[in-house]
Amino acid sequence: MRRQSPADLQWSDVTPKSFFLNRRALIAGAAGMAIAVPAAAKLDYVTSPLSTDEKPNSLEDITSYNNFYEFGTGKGDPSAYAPALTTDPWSVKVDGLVGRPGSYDLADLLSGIPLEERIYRFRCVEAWAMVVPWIGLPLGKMLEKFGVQPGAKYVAFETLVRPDEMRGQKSPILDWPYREGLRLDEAMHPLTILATGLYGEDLPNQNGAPLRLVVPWKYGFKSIKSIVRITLSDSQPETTWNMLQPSEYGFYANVNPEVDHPRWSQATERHIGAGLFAGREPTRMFNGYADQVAGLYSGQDLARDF
Ligand SMILES: Nc1nc2c(c(=O)[nH]1)N[C@H]1C(S)=C(S)[C@@H](COP(=O)(O)O)O[C@H]1N2
Ligand SMILES: [Mo]
Repeated sequence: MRRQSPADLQWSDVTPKSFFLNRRALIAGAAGMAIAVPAAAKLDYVTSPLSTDEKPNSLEDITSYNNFYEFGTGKGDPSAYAPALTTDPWSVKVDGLVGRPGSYDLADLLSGIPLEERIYRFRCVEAWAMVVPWIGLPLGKMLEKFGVQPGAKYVAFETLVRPDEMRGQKSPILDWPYREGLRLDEAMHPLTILATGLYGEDLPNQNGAPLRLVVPWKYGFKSIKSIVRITLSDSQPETTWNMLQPSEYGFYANVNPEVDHPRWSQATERHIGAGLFAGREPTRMFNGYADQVAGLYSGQDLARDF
């Protein structure tokens, strides 16, 4: 299998379109003054060193096979029904153990964080695996804006509740709002990002517009979409899947081939886009990010803290 190197990526693949267009205008202007910008240098500059070198899945795969129960339980429901969601304006309520609680406009929250610091290409896995070229920013960077108080040990997140636009919320399939949480050290890890886009565009609604979490070493359900509330707390928050089925879904949900889901093995995963007959590949410890994150769990029994 051919591996794609960062140099194969187009600038437009990893950059929000508006920024791309401005940048082109800028380069055109600069060319008039005979200043050349080497293409490779630009890419090194924008692609996070934490990115995988695996080939990203197609935009089609990423946007047509989704889980987003607010729009229904079928994999095709989010792409069919999420376009109904209004994502602008969008505000995020920040509360709990923070120095600056309040209701923040998303645009204000993102201002001051340069776009060129926001490019990540992560492998994400949940029985199936995809590689997504995200645009995002470290969650820790955002939390620092709020002023995390010394007593804070966990971060909790909630998704929007708006049944008029989220047709799945008209039935009690889950206890709305969708909730997730991380331990503070997990939240502050540089691999944990808040994504605002993918493939150089704003996030498609079905992928969690306008703001969703991405925690690449954990199973997909931790990566909560369309976030409207972030709460810092001193105790472990309740999380949607754990509340629903605690024997099957733990708080940590670290990708781990050695700890099976009670109803299925998690030793292998199916790669979306690899073709119907491609078979399965071995699941990697912490989804391949063990070097970076195993230290967060030293001394913890991962079979008990699953
Ligand atoms: N609010 C909300 N967030 C959610 C979900 C959901 O149903 N509602 N599903 C989760 C699950 S189970 C998965 S696998 C991922 C899927 O993300 P993707 O559709 O971008 O691949 O989103 C997670 N975030
Ligand atoms: Mo999932």
